[in-house]
Amino acid sequence: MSTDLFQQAERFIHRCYRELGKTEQEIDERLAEIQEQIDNSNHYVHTYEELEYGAKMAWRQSNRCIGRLFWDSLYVFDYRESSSAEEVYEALCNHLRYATNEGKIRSTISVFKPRKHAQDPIRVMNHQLLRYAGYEEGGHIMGDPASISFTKYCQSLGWRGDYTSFDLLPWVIQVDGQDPVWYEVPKSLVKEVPLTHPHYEWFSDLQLKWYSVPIISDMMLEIGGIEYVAAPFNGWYMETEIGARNLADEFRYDLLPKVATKMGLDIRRNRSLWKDRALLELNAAVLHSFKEHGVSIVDHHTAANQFQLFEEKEHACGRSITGDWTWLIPPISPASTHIFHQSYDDTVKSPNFFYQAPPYE
Ligand code: HEM
Ligand code: NRG
Repeated sequence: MSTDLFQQAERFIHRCYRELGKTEQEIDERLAEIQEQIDNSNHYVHTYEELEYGAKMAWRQSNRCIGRLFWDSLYVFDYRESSSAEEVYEALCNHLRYATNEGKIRSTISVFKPRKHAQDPIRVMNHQLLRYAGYEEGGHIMGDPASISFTKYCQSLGWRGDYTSFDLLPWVIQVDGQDPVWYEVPKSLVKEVPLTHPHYEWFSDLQLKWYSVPIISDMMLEIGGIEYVAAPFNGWYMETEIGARNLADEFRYDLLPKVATKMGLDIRRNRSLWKDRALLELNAAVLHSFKEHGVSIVDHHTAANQFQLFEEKEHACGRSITGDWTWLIPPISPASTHIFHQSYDDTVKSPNFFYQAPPYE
């Protein structure tokens, strides 16, 4: 167990320190220190520099992410000293404020205490720090169906939503496996974008909106064998995530029939391509609205070009890139990007981000 941890630490420190241009002597000294910590406690503590660079490497090696060109500009908050639910709440507020930056989104990660001796000191139960509630009653669904089970869980803790289609879920924080505590997300920190269309005036009648910043909060960040079970991170959106999936999937907001009908298309015939036409206009509305409100977003063609540059840069540095083709291709017009026409090695490298079971359910 402890030798295994040391081996993982060793692999990480070698790669990390070499990339950072450190000497073999620095590597040897640091490894001796880590060996001693592991001998004494079955655990070791990263320096801030290791944490920062390890998080950047984890992003760089996230096979499903098309946004990786910017891996080196990730901002890393070290919240390993936060111990109470209140302190974690304050840290999350700070992350949200810093990352949103009034619309000029900054790629950010907040790292809390890691798992130690198989105990999780901090867990954030939310899938994302900003997400809309979903309610199901008597066969009728309101809000985001993807949130139904987590919404029920929040209600079981005493939270009550307003029953609109866009109720922001509270943050649910668990400390040391104790009873979780929930906090309403401060409205003043949340920037949302009402959706309008560059040509269709009726689009605003749909009364749609989305939040500005996707902050994944349920994945585990693993660096050198240390498991950061609470490490929420964000970049900015690619428009298809909202326009082609969240608002369009039949098992999400399912808005294609409504949009197509407003466009005057014949939704009884597949041959009218009403789904494709509605998808395109939904995506155009998302890009247009985010731009109008000064919120960072990238279209899928630009994102694919940036990813191509990432591939070239990694190659130039002598590193091989890994990727998951099925996730990297955008959900609209995939064959119009270079990604579609090549293949990727889906080997999972460390450091990386991993799914983990939610502590509820
Ligand atoms: C997945 C774009 C930043 C890590 C994705 C996906 C997109 C994307 C489109 C696929 C999501 C889906 O289909 O649900 C971007 C863009 C960014 C960005 C445009 C702008 C800077 C980041 C950052 C990190 C990150 C900062 C971590 C530090 C990941 C991971 C996944 C992912 C781990 C896989 C998520 C999963 O398996 O559910 N990204 N990303 N990305 N991204 Fe990024
Ligand atoms: N598709 C999800 C978000 C997944 C991560 N996407 C990013 N990540 N852009 C959604 O909410 O639509 N990021 O860190 O920027």
